[in-house]
Amino acid sequence: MVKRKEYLRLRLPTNEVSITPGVSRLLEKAEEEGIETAWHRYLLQQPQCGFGMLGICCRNCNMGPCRIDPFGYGPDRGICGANADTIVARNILRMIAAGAAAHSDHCRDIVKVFRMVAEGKTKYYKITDSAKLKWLAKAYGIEVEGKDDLEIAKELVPILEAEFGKQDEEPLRTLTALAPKRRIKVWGKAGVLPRAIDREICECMHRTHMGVDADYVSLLLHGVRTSLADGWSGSMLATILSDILFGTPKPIKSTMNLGVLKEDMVNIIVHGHNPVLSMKVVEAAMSEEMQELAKEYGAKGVNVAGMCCTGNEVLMRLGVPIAGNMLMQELAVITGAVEAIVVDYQCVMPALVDVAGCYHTKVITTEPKMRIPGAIHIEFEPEHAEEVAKKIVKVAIENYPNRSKERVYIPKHKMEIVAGFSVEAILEALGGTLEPLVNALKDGTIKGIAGVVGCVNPKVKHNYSHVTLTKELIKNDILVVGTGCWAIAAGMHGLLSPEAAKMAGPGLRKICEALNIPPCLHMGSCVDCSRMLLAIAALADAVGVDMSELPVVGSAPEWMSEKAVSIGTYFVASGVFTHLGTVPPVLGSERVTKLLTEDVEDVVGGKFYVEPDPVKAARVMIEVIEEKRRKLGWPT
Ligand code: SF4
Ligand code: MSK
Repeated sequence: MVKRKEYLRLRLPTNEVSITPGVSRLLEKAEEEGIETAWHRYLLQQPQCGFGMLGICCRNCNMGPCRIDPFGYGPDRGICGANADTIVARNILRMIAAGAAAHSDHCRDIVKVFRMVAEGKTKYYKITDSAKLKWLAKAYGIEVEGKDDLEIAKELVPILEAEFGKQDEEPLRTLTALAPKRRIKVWGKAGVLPRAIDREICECMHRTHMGVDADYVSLLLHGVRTSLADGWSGSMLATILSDILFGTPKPIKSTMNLGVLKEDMVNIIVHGHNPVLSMKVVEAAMSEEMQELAKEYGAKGVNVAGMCCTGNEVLMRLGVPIAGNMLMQELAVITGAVEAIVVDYQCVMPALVDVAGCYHTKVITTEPKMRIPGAIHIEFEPEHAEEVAKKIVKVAIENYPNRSKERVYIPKHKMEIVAGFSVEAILEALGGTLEPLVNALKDGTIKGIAGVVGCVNPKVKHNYSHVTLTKELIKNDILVVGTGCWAIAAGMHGLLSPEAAKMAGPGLRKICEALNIPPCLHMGSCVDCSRMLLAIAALADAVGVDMSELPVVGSAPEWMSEKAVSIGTYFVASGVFTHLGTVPPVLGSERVTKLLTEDVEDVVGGKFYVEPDPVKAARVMIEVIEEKRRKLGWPT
């Protein structure tokens, strides 16, 4: 047992924790300066609780906490009688509920801004993509002819709001409007069509309360239903409405890794997930007024860099460079060159405040639902978006003179990337129709498509599985599309540039070179996994098959968040064979494990597959693709 005061004497094998250039040197700097990071805290947590890892502890009521003895010598059920199957399934259901809630509440915040635009109550946001607004309205059956954008937006608002809280038994309108008919039939037959986002999440909490649902099958099927409410409505609308308000992404060049920070400029990092504030912070920072103010404080100007998915949002639409993915948030502060890290919500470590306290960096929280003790809180209000954004940028600029120049170390590493591959952008690159992609798939020029997503996790070597798995897939002519922290890992390792086509197999390389696109397409942030659903749906319709029949696979090689559990589940529920590279807490129940990795396939056409080794995982994913191709009668 390591005593806390002795803890900082623990040394990480800094060269082994990550494959990403710059990380190990910053970890050494952290240790030299007596600063702890997530990797150090991970060491301190060893050995992690075996009951927790197996998913067999329950504290859903105060007769507990209870745990099941996995070796069969101790209790095989909790005080109420819940067995391992029930406890594991309930715990997973709560993870799905939390993940779906995070995505969908993010969506609710965007709907709020959309309503303000529709009602003319804000001058800071507007309808930017009118065509997408009309497309969405038509999908819901709204007549758009002869109406202006605001009229259409006003008609959309009640439909969007009803997605969260309607009380009837009808399936969600976004799902029925946008999912392929064949898929809706599959979900109808399985009894998992979601009715309202908040309702399904609420029902997860009800079912998992002490003494309610004890049937692991019924619990997990409700998990499927809740994840579908996330993927095909909550996340999907967050993406679509962001596109309508801020523009649908198009291919855009930028750079990634810590080298995007600037030694002679005020550095602001935007971190979290929701673009409504970060877009305004970037605009404010780029204004002449703020650039001039920065000069008055001795800097050459203001530089904004992204972190995690807020980073992906502002990258896709404004070309803002990205400093790193989730585990790199503390490292960015450890450079000593960050004046402010501005956060909205999700994947923001509370420890940021402790690390920032060792430097001059200000951590600025902005959301009423996300406060961190010790951070400066400047509350974001969409009705005062510009003032709030300017206030935040000013705090950063005024902090520049407090930087200790002798403590600054910014790794030089950064990579050129191309991001911004929305479904529309992919279609445009293909000449406006899916036909070339369908033909390339049919004749085997491209063998299949893999959606690779998700987080980073100190349990595994940072970015190793993301990069290794991706390289294996493209080498085998599998086009990789992805989001979230995967996209940042791929970018930092050169996989998001058209030159990466050289690493692809001959077929994929030929297509990428002809279209001048990378073999790995950056599709956005975590909520933008919904873009992948729409792409697969369009492809399935173009081929004339169900989504589950396509040579398409998914993977979350280094996942950690509850949102990833929801995403993985809606991928599986949408018919996709989905690999997980870190082990989910289900092994305490053989039945639950079997259901998720085998039996669920008979119900929805997809299933989970768990394999920590990315090379082995890629091999199995390729075999699944080959098998699907054989069934379609396509050459392997
Ligand atoms: Fe224990 Fe049952 Fe209460 Fe869970 S719900 S803590 S298993 S008594
Ligand atoms: S930020 S959910 S660590 S992808 Fe979307 Fe990255 Fe995972 Fe957060």
